[in-house]
Order: sequence, then structure tokens, then C-alpha cells
Amino acid sequence: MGKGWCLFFLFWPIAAVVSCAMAPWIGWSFPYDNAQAASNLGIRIDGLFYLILVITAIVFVGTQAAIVYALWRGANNREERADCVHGNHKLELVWSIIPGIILLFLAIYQMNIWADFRIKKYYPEVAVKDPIAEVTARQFEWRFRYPAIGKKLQQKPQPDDLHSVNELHVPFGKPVMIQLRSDDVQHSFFLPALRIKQDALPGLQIPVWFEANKPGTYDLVCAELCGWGHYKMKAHVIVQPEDEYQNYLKTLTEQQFYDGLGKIAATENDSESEATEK
Ligand SMILES: [Cu+2]
Repeated sequence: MGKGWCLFFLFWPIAAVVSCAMAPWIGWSFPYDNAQAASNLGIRIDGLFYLILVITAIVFVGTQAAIVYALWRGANNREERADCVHGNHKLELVWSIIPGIILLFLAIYQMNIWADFRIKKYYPEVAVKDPIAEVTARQFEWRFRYPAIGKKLQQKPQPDDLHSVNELHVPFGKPVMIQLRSDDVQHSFFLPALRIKQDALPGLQIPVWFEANKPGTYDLVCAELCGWGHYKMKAHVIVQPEDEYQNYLKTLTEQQFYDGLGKIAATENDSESEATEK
């Protein structure tokens, strides 16, 4: 059975490398467009993931090769005894310091990405000064509140705010920011295609920014087990050109303020409050 074990341990690193290499082509990798993220930050996060994948792959293949070598040698020569290395300080130091250096390297290497993603000071200015919408997670749906066209998002809901449920529209090719909050329990705002994920916590308003780099309809899911209907908490993020996005806001305005008499009811926004014949 000695050589059988050699084959068994040889099989796994080969299977792992082959399946990782094939993954993007058979849909086992990251979602969307041949595993390419739909946001610029997402592409950098993917790069980080692949770097960690390569490091762990080298360690995995290396340790498997050592196991196979030892088993092969043992299977060929049953008389040979292995050395006991228990208490070998030199070895202990080597396998503590090398992973330590790798972890330190990763921690330093990813600092810029982390800062750009999470530290408000580094957010794109254009996104920070004009948050696009307030996103409220609640059992079990996503609610969106946009400011009226031409206005800024206010902390408190305004009478002329625009509302939608489970469908968020954003323009593409420019950084946008949302204010994330929760009405009840802990949820998590997760855009797999854009590699954006942020918990929503009751009592907190958390800014999240992203820049979608291609138009499309992407899933927005809740990544926190937030109750019995958690699986139903799905929405779509529709990424579209700026003019289509503005049209969408106009349609929302018309739908919400239509007074039933062929006119758009007066809102505080002058440009949108003009009576429009239907
Ligand atoms: Cu949830």
C-alpha cells in the first residue's frame, strides 16, 4: 500500500492545480465576465486573491511533494528509519519566521487597497460629496432612497425623495457612494460581481463606495444570516450610462408625484415640479 499512498497524495496537488487553472473557463471562479470583477476596486481585490492563491498553492504543492517523496522512499526501503526532529530549534525558527514574513508582506502589500476601500479619507472626493442614495436593509428587502433630481441626499427623509425597493440604479464609469443602514438586525450589503461587501448595523450609517466599470444588471444579496427569510433578500443593481440613469430618476419622479390628473404633483424641486401633460 506504500506506493498507493504516494499516488493518493500525488493526486491532490495535481487535481488542485488543474482545477484552479480550469476554473475561470468552466465557471467555477469568481462571478461575471470570465472571472473579471465589474469594478476597478474589485479587480485589485481579485489581484490580491490571486496572489494569496499562488502563495498557498506553492506551499501546498511543496508540502505534498515532500510527503510523496518521503512515502516513496519509505515504500522502496522499509529498513530506512526517519529522523525525529522534535525539539529542533532551527526548524522551529524556520517554519515560524517564513510564514511570519509572508503574512507581514501581505499585510503591508494590501494596505493601499484596504485604505481605498474602507478609510473615508481616501474615498474619491466626487463620491463623498454627493452620496447617490441611502440603502436600508430590512427583513427581508432592500430599500433605496435617492434625493430629488438636482438635490443632495439628506440625513433625514425629505418629502421629495425618490424611493425604490430591490432595484438600485447607478451610473457607470464614476465612483458612487451609498449610505448603508439597517432597520432591524445585522445584514450585509454584498455585490459579488463588484467584490463589494459591507455589513449593515442597526443604529449606524455606513458609507460604501464603488465604481462599476461596465454596464449590466448585477445581483445584490444579503451576506448575513439575518432571519428566516434571509435567502429572499435579493435585489438588483442596474449599472447604466449617466443619461439612462438620469432618465430613470425622471421616471421615478413622474411615478411618485403623478397626481392622477395628468400632472406631476408639485414638489420642492422646481425643475421637476412643472406640470407635465401625460
Ligand atoms: Cu439580511
